[in-house]
Amino acid sequence: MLRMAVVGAGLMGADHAKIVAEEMPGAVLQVVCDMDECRARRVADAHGAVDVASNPEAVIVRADVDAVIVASPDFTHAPLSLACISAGKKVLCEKPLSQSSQDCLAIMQAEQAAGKRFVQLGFMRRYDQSYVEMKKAIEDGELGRALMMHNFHRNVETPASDFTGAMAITNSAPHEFDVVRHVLGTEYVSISAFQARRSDVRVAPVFMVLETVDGQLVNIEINNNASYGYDVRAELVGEQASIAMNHVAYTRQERSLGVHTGYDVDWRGRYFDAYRRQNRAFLRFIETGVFPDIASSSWDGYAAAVVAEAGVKALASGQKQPVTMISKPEFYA
Ligand code: ISE
Repeated sequence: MLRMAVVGAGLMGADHAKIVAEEMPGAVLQVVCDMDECRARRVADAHGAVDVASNPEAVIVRADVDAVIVASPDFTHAPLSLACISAGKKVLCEKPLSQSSQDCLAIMQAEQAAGKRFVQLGFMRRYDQSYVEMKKAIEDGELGRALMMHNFHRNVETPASDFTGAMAITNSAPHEFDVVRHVLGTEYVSISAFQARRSDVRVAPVFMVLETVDGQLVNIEINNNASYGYDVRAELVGEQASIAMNHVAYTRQERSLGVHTGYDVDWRGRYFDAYRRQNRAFLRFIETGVFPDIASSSWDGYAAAVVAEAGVKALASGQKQPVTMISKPEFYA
């Protein structure tokens, strides 16, 4: 059995602990680690973990830990991923790898120096069936050449009280930054960003327009205070046809002279299957050493960070910003 440590016992850490314990055959939940050891204990007891800890660096090097899932606060992702690389442990790191493209480059350099891949990044949308079908449709030539992709990403309310418009770009939009370039098989060359004005003090929607190296247009709406539900939509427009995501709901209710279809409260429900597909791919990565063919890597973490950095500048300046990346190392081909 592969002994997994989950670092971080918050919303995502608890979800990953549950997935490891219940839906990753061949893995055992060895350690749940959190700075708040009581919180770690609650998650560990809920999912039958072997042990509890509060020092992530110490957990990473433990002889009874074979691999790590990092679901601690964003600022810890880069240093803990580096610690996993130096300990020779595969790591599934929740997004973002880092909000700093320089940090991402350091992780890429560490992997290349080690001579093999260690980091699988948690852009789980790649495993969502809707994006899988979109990517297949464009690759099978069913749409003609890809022209545009429209994207909505709506949360019920901001995940933190100190959320800002810039965080809509650095925290929420990286999912679209990554999955759109994955589906289209392209990179971005520019980004423009705008923000609406609400009548209240809540963070208003941010609207972005990106151009790709292949002359395609991508628009992304991030509305972190949509109120009505967790709602992600996408439509890929080709020269001959388009393909759009259907609303994902297993049931609808016919009542009171109407029809009601529910929304999820957040991403854990909407991407229930995607997280499980992603985590099982991580298990195969650990077992075989072969990087999963649709998973995101440190390179993809770098690409998302570069776009987000340019997007924050575009929002602050009101000017279109270039997206400038290093050439993709062969190591990540
Ligand atoms: C959150 O951090 C996530 O990663 C969710 O998938 C995303 O929908 C949400 O907007 C982010 O805040």
